[in-house]
Amino acid sequence: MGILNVTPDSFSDGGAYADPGRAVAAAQGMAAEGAAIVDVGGESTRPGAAPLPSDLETARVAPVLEALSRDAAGLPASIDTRSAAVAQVALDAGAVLVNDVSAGADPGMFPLVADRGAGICLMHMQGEPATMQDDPRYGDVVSEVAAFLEARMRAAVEMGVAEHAIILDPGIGFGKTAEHNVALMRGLGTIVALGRPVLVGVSRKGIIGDITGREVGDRLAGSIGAALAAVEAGAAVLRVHDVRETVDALKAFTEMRGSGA
Ligand code: HH2
Repeated sequence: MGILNVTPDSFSDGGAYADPGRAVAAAQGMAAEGAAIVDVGGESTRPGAAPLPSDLETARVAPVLEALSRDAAGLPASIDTRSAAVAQVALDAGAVLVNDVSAGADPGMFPLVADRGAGICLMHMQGEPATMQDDPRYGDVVSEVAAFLEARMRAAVEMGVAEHAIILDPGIGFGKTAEHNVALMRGLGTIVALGRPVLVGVSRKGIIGDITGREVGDRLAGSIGAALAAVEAGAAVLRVHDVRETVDALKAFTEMRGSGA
């Protein structure tokens, strides 16, 4: 999953793709490099980010999604949003998956996804982006995150979402300390055991900076190391900024390891 932020303020690529033409070119590039899906986001959820009114978010993402469905040569798009109103416009504009970092907190989200037969990624977050990194606490982070995801999956299915349309995500960096993030990566098997494909988004994140001591623009190697660890632990989808490098690393990893991962 290639990341395409149409935000002025995302933590690593803010402002790069606000223009639909540039966004389409970037998505075409990602498709050529081996991305299976492009994740379009209009609201940054980086630590400290304030929520965005949904009309502003829609105004950012709709022209890009429309341009992608016209011109991006069949690369499916997902919409990274917590808002059912934004998701509705995005699905109308051709998106096939809703990437919801709040796991369906908007009461309109599950009915919409069910009605449209779309896919949905349910992610765990403790708190809200504005304050989630202030003092995150867990008893046992792995079992708490797994229990949350299982409960949200059950809630989605009860509202008509097809179980086979659900992806689960532990939400690396969303209300978690460095220790919590590492515990979740090491304990990913507990989330994989819930029986749905698991998405991991660790690309360029703070945890990579914590481990390597590198600034955000210099975290490619660390991000790839973490991505491979996620695949080894059973992740099925990697949400990344650097598609070409990640795909190459995966090709070499799977070929040399001989697992067909
Ligand atoms: N991380 C971000 C955004 N959306 N979605 C999922 N499913 N999993 C993630 O880990 C995840 C996500 C990070 O936030 P943002 O500030 O939007 O930055 P970027 O999109 O550049 O990663």
